[in-house]
Amino acid sequence: MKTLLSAASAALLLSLVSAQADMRLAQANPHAGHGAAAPAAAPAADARSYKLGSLEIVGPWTRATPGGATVAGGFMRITNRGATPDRLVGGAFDLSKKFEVHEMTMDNGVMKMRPVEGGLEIKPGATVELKPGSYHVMMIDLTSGIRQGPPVKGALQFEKAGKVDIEFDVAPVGAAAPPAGGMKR
Ligand SMILES: [Cu+2]
Repeated sequence: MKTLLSAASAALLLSLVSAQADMRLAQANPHAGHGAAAPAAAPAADARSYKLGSLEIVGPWTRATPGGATVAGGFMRITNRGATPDRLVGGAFDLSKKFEVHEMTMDNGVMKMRPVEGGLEIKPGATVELKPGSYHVMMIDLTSGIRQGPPVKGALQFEKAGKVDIEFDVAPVGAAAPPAGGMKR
């Protein structure tokens, strides 16, 4: 019993420590905390999906934020089943004042992120994956922390197809993959 208890408190301590480290990173650099390279995370087979014209958006998700965090990343998969390119140019998130489309670049061996100029192109027939360490949407100036629980409402804005309302499933703090069992709409 004693062993079980200490294992449990060690795990708790570990998660607290990593949450705090995450928070310090986020404060030192508003873009840190979700930049680490992570294995590709395919949305769950039962992830929610949305159609907008010939675009299909599958499995939008984000992460719960540690206390004090002011930014969060959002991830999903977007497929263009049409014959003309479109671009993801922006969007909205219920818990943030700003919403940007970001890419990661290597700059002298350092991973950095920046807004995608002109929007993220989705070519005809192509699927673009927004995932940790790669393209993502960035929710900036969070008005409250993101908590695990019900999905958070948001929207995506495309250059040609227009706007679509979506919901982001919420994974645990620091998760590299979407939460399991996202519900179908
Ligand atoms: Cu970013």
